[in-house]
Amino acid sequence: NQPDAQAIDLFGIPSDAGASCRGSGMGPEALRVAGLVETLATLGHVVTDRGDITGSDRARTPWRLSDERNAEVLDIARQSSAEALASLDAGRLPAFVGGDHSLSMGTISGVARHCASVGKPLFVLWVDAHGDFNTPATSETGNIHGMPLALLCGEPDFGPDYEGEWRGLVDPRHVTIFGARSIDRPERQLLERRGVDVIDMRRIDEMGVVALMREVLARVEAVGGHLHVSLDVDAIDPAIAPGAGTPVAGGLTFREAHLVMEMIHDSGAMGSLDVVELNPYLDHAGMSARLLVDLTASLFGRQIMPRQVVRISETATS
Ligand code: NNH
Ligand code: MN
Ligand code: MN
Ligand code: MN
Repeated sequence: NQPDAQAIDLFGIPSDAGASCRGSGMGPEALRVAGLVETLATLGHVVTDRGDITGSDRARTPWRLSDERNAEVLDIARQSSAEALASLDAGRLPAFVGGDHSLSMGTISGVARHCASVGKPLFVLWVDAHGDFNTPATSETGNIHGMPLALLCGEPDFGPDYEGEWRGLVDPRHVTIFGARSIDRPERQLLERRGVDVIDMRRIDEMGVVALMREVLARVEAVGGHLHVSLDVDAIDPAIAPGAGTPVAGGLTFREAHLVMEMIHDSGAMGSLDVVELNPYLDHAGMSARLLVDLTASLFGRQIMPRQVVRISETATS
């Protein structure tokens, strides 16, 4: 085993109840077929596939009314939160593969509860074309997958079902959205008001991945923080990742996306992970599934050529 071999708990969350269209519920199976477990094992990690977390109502047809879908989202979130907490408390790294992005309200709430109990500051890196910072009051679509970050960061307006358990566990000033290029107008206002760090595609074009990611990772490293990475397939350019329900042109290139993952790995700060919104129904012959497996491999230490891993703090020049 490599020196940084990790014990990884893999959970599938095969639900598209929070999405705008169906298909991401098939994501976990596609990622397994694309070799996710074997790939991580090849890198020297000990991976346990813990199976799927599902709602009690598994009926998939017809596409149900929104309040039934909301109930499924909450049901799944409760279980995912408990699994994330238990996995981290056991000293393992939980990795959740979706499924639509609403699953992150559960996973991150469990991560936040763990961090609070061990006194580690939590940072969230949300790699996404969108902000996912809508609330039921600002959302133009009503789809919950566009809202999980706002809920986690404590926005009101979510109603009694969402009170307490999920709301307000994350400090918005510890959140970075990376790769954004589709933010709704009221969502933008909210992001600005709460002080979320939004690294949009223009900034990435101008500054490049390396300078921007160094800043993000240095903030985490400076306080020995726990980094939760939430990777939405739609962050990547749809030309190379067509398996996305809400594609937006002008996304991360193949190498930009890998470089983000490679730098996260080298920081040693990642303690938990979501890989979400892969829609195999819309994918072209598995290309997005394979890309996500390869990006995950970069996150867990795959290198093109062996190289010395240098921590950000060691490269910082005055
Ligand atoms: N902002 C839109 C909404 O609230 C789109 C969100 N869709 C996503 N997010 N796929 O990653 O519905
Ligand atoms: Mn998303
Ligand atoms: Mn998105
Ligand atoms: Mn998405």
